[in-house]
This record gives sequence, structure tokens and C-alpha cells, in this order.
Amino acid sequence: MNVEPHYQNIDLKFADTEIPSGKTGWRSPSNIALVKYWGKKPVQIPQNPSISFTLSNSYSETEVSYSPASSGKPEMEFYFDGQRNPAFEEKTAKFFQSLSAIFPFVNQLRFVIRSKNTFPHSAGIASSASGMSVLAMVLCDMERQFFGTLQNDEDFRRKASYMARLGSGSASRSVYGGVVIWGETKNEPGTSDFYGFPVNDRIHEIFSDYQDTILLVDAGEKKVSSRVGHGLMNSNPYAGERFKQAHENLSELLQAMRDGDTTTFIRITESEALTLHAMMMTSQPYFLLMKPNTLQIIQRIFAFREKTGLPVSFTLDAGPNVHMLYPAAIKVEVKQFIEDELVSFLSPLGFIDDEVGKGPEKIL
Ligand code: 2P0
Repeated sequence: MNVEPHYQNIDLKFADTEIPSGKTGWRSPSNIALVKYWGKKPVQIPQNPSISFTLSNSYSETEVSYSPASSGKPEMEFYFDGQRNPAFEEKTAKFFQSLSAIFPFVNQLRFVIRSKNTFPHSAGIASSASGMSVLAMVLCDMERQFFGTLQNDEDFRRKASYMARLGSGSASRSVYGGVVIWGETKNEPGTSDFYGFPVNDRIHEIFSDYQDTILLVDAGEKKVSSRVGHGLMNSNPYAGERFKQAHENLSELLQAMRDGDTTTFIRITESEALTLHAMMMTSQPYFLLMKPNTLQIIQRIFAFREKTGLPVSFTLDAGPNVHMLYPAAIKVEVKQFIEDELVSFLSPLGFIDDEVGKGPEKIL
């Protein structure tokens, strides 16, 4: 078992007369899992390792103003898309409070947080991954600025990923660009249950600019909340086998990604997507999150691949929208395929063109 980093630090606290005011801001992307995280143990430890593409165009952008607080705990106003958002405010305040042994300085500050996403809320793109990773970047950035620690980028990212994980498991992967593993993986040194680990130096270049066109099937889509979803795995009769299979799939997928083997990539990622949904269908209570048009699109992708031999495939999140994955070199052919065969199955929101991205960026 990997050793958990020890981040509790009572010294990360301002002298009473030196509590600062200022502003910082980051942008952080969402990510799409190829081997899925579905099932966890306390505290935010995954039942199996997962691997994802960090996205480029689907991100959260968050500005945080801070000033001295008087109450001895984090004070907060949270605006989402310009509107005060009590639900996000409560969630973020709770998250910050839970971090007070790691970042004691949060108890001394009043935060005004303004956040927005580049993707529509109802698109079912993991907003917790971008939203929680962006907050982790902000807090680590404040630590670096005010306490002189985390000067080394590797230390900075690792702590940010650890913090992001505590906010939302999948967010641990968004702290890095490219291809990222979260969860200890056999024969992959550096991987850990406590933080994400980028494996770009172990990946064939065909995957470095892989495309993800997100086909929005249902605008009013309701996802299973992650709290409910992960909880279902505690009593799913197939859970044990599933966790074992995910370990095996990750090792095999990583080998295929090293080799640039798109055939194996397609077989494993599509099977992972269907298995995620199979887990929801075999839970109590059960959930059917695909829509008729999800299946229409998947069938069209199978037929297009059969007809053209082009390496186009799909994956799914915990919802009805289809992430269509393909190498950048066949963008033109895939665009035509979407126009000719898929647009009639899409909601008015259409689709989002995305691709593998570089990870979070400081904006302020
Ligand atoms: C994933 N998902 O690997 C999987 C696949 C959705 C389907 O991680 O409870 O929001 O915050 O740790 O990360 C969604 O769950 O869960 C998720 P929490 P999270 O991307």
C-alpha cells in the first residue's frame, strides 16, 4: 500500500495582525474516465484504480477574493454564473472546514468565490471534477504564495491532487494534463490511492491529442448523484468481480496505450462504459441511465467502424450522453459522420468538441 502523504501542518496560519486580502484565480478542466471509478471506501479511497483523459475545452474558471474573517471559521459567498448559489456555498464551506488541519489559514479568511463552467450544467460533464480541482489549485496556490512552501511543481500538483480527491474522487485526475491514473496500479510505480499520477511518458503519441466529441442526447438529463452511485456498489452482488476486472482492464489498457494499439483501446474502453451502466442496472435500487438515442448513437458508431475501419469508439459517464473518442488524424471523416448520421439523435444542445488537454492554468 502506498504511504499517505502527511499534510497536516499547524504552521500554515497567519499571525493575527497579518491576515491578507487579495485575489487569485484558476481554470481547471473536467476529465473523462476510460477505466471507471465506481465504488469507494472511507475516506475517498477508490475500490479500484481509474484512468482518464483530461479535457481541454470543458473547464471551470474560478476567481477567489479573500479578506480577514472574524468568526474563526471559513466565511463564504459563492456565485455561480453570476448568481449567488447557496448549495455550492454550503458544499464549499463544508469542504474548506474539513481541511482546517491541512490548511489552518482557511479559518482566518472570508472568501468570495465566483465560478463558471464553459459547458452547460445539464450536459452531464463531470462538473465536480473541474469544480473541486479548481478549488484545490487555489488553496495550494495561496499556501505557496503566503508560506513559501510547495515551490516545487511536483509537490504542488501532488498536494493539489490529494486535496481535490477529498472534494471529489474524479477531481484528483483533473490536476494533471493528458492521461492520468488515480489509484494504486500493479507494476505502475508512482500510482496511488491518495492522488492522481500522470502517465504521459508511458503513452503512445496517438493518444496525446485524442478527440472527445460529447454528443448531448438529453438536455434535461438527471445523473445518479455520485454519493448514491458509489453507495450502490456497497451492496451490488457483482461488485467484487467488477473491482478485480477494473484492475485487469487498467493494466491491459495501459499496455495498449503504450503500444498505440487502438483496437485494444476500443475493446476495453467500450466494455468499461457498458460495465459501468451494467453495475447501475444490477444495483438495488436499479437505474437505467441510457436513453433510446444513446443506443441509437452507439449502434451507429459500431456500424461506422465496421464499414470504414476507422478507430472511432464511445465511452459513457453516469448519464445518457455519449463521449465519442477518436484520433485527431480522422477529425474530418468523423465530423461528416456526425452531420450525416448522428445530429438527429441529439438534444438542442448539440455536441461539444473537446480533446485531450494540458490541465489547470492560473488566470489571476
Ligand atoms: C469516473 N464517475 O471515474 C466515474 C465514472 C462517474 C462515472 O467519478 O463521490 O463525482 O465526488 O468521489 O468523482 C463520479 O464520481 O465522486 C465519477 P465523489 P465523483 O469519472
